[in-house]
Amino acid sequence: MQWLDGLFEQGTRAVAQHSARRSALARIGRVLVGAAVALPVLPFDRVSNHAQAQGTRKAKRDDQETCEYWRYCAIDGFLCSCCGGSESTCPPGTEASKVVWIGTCRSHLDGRDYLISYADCCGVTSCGRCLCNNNLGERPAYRMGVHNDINWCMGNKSAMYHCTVAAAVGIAERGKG
Ligand code: ABN
Repeated sequence: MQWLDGLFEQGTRAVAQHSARRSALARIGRVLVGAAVALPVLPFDRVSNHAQAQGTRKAKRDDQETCEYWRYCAIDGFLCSCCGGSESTCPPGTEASKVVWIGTCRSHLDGRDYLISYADCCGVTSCGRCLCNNNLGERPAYRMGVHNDINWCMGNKSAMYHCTVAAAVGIAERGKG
């Protein structure tokens, strides 16, 4: 009688395999197993990606031609370092604005906060390169001295704005009182 049991079993299995839901599930199962074999699940090296991103960020903090350069934390304008000047000197043919505004940026080199004097370079039309709009610690326009969206060339003979420089002028110490 065992042969009869076997025959029934085979028949039942064949019917089950050809009924729509079962065969679809079986097919999906086969695809998943096939994919797992064909595409080996390798471990991802997220640590080196992270280290690389951190390295890039750190390099930018040292690069005077990127908005991430540490002294540019509150700069709003075209970087003079992309316009023939440097991070703290105006390009030839322009003159520094008579009025400046002051920000405070933390240096990643020693962890200290520095007073940064932002001056506009005036007398030539806009440079148009390396536009940055960083606003750390900026205040609304009614406090002009700490607002950075102002053409500081207004106080010069020529009010034409060219670019902006950032010079470290002191260390910002916290009051002891
Ligand atoms: N201080 C940079 C700047 C110049 C002109 C207009 C807006 C901001």
